[in-house]
Amino acid sequence: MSIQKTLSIIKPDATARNLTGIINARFEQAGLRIIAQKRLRITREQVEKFYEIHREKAFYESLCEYMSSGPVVAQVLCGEDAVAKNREIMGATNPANAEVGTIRRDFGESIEHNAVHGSDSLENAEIEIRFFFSQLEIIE
Ligand code: IDP
Ligand code: MG
Repeated sequence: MSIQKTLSIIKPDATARNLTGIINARFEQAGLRIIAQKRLRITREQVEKFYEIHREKAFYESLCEYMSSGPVVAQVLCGEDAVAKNREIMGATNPANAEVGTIRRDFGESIEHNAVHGSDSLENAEIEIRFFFSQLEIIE
């Protein structure tokens, strides 16, 4: 157990439905702190780079189109075991398979429009945080 930082993104389907506050409350209720946050529009180029690992997947084109289709809220969450804890709060990729009470189960619309992104490892968390935030923007 250790204090970690992880990257979270509230995706376009969730910002469109005005769910930023209720999703943030889920993180805070679970003991994670939002130590940096900004609303932005990710360009197509940026999202292609962010999801580079999925380039060969059938859903890559559609995923990139969707993630650049509207505003997102990028945030750094901090707390005990933040990477795994956030994945737990988010739930499984497909909302239909996500545990009751998780963000994706409660707010996800489909396997693609699944409300939130969360880093999947400590190593990727560091890379993804750097993708969106400078050191000066992260206030612990
Ligand atoms: P994760 O977000 O739970 O880590 P990944 O496998 O890393 O899931 O996929 C990244 C994102 O790509 C998902 O959150 C979802 O938006 C989208 N995605 C994943 N699998 C599919 C699929 O089979 N069809 C359409 N979109 C998908
Ligand atoms: Mg992933």
